[in-house]
Order: sequence, then structure tokens, then C-alpha cells
Amino acid sequence: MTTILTPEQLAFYHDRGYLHAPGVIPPDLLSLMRTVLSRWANQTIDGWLEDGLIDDPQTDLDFQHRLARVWQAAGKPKYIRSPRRDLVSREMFEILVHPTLLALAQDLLGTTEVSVHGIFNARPKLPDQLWTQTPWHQDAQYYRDAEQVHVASIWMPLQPVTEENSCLQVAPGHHRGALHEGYDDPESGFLGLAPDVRDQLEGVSVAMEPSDALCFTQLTPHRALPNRSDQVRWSIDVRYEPTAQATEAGQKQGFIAHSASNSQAALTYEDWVKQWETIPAGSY
Ligand SMILES: O=C(O)CCC(=O)C(=O)O
Repeated sequence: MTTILTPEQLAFYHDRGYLHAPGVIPPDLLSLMRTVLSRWANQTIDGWLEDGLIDDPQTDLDFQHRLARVWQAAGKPKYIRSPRRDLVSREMFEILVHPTLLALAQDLLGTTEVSVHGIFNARPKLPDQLWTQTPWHQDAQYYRDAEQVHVASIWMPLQPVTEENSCLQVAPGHHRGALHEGYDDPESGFLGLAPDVRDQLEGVSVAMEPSDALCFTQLTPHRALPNRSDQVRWSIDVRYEPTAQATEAGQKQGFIAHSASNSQAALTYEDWVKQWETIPAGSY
């Protein structure tokens, strides 16, 4: 089993409920993410063009600015803020089963029997946009069957992130506490922690570079700060769980990604795509 994290990093993760792992994401994985996100941005902008919201798709602008500028020109339309179904492609599959992410997952979960959890997202977060601002939440509020199952989330930015452009904040140590009831955040419409719970949290901002990964557990409270830059904040988040305890929510669109005991167990791209056939484009 390839190991990426040191024993000290793993001890920190288990103690604090999160880990900022610098420099672990290789260039080929970043390039796959950029391909998936650029394709999604092109499709989204093409949709605004077809709907007559814009007449200039501003193809001369770069990846960091284009979606933000065209969105303004289009009259700030709503779009799928955490796309998943629309990312399904060979490149997305290659991201999910990338050897680096599987090795990270094996380290975090402490097993070589690893499943991809079916929930992954891109986060195209634009400046001053309340409805993409992720409030304090625990990921297991979205899949409560993981209350007792370790699901490791891995969050990867595509550009440097700071408090200025929507880095994540985590609340260290709180992963040892309860899974809280879901609360509908009135500002963003996202599910999150109720005001009395989030008032007790002290957030640690995690500034990151594009080759870094932020790992956290299904119970670790976290949120994103507002994007106050003039650029898009791009990121992709993926999740893994131990195959022996794979949850119902995780197995829906999820799959066995690595098995040391049965090399035939891992799913192929063709079989993964079949799992999405009944899920309409434009949905989660
Ligand atoms: O990227 C974001 O804004 C939120 C990410 C997040 O909450 C997650 O990956 O669970």
C-alpha cells in the first residue's frame, strides 16, 4: 500500500478532525480537474447563450475570470451551484480513482478496501454570491447513515485560496461530538448547523495552494468564507469510505475503487456511467 501521509499527519487528522496536506496533488490530477471544470463552464455559458441571456461568450477571458464576467453580463442567473451529474465523464472517473486520492483515502481510513462515496461536487463560487456561500455544516448532515461510519472528504482548490477568495474554515476537535440536526440556512438555502451550534465554533481558516488537499471527516464542522476577489473560486471535493462499512447513501453512484484482497472488485468507467443513466442532466 502506497503511503502519502506521515504518522504525524495522520495523528493530527484523527485528533483535530482535519488535515491540510500540502503538495500532495500531482499535476496530472490538477489537469484532469481543470478539464472537467472548463467543460462544465463552457456548457453553462453555452446554455446562457442559447437562452439569449448573453450574445458574447467572452471566450478570450481566462479560466479564473470568464464565468464571473459572463455571469454578470447574463444578469446573474441561478445555476447548479454544486454540479455533480453534469461532471460525469471519463476524466471525472479518472479523478475519483486517481492513485494519489486512493492512497490518501487508504491512509485516512486505515484500510486498503476503499470505496468511492457517491457524493462529489465542483464548487464554482463567484464573487459576492450569497447562494453559493457554504455555511457551517457537517457533511454527514447530508448523508445521516454515515453518523458512525468514517467518510473522509478531500477538498482540492484549483487556485490559491485565502480568506479573501473563499478558503474553507474548519472547527478543530468538534468531529468527536454529535451529528447535529440539519438546519436550513436562510441566506444560502444550504443545509447546515443551527445558529446556537455554530455560535460555539471557532473557525480555523485554511489557506491553500492548488497542489494541496484538505481532508476532513463526515462530522467535522466546516464552511467556506465569502469570495471577495474578482475571480471564480474553483474547487472539487470527493469522498471515500471503507468498503466493509459502505453506506447506502455512499453506494448510490459510489463504488469499490480499490481492493487489496480482490483485484477484480474495482468498477470500470463503463459500469460507472451506467449508474448515472437514469439521473437527468442538470440535477445533482
Ligand atoms: O467548497 C465549498 O464551498 C464547500 C465545500 C464543502 O463544504 C465540502 O466539500 O464538504
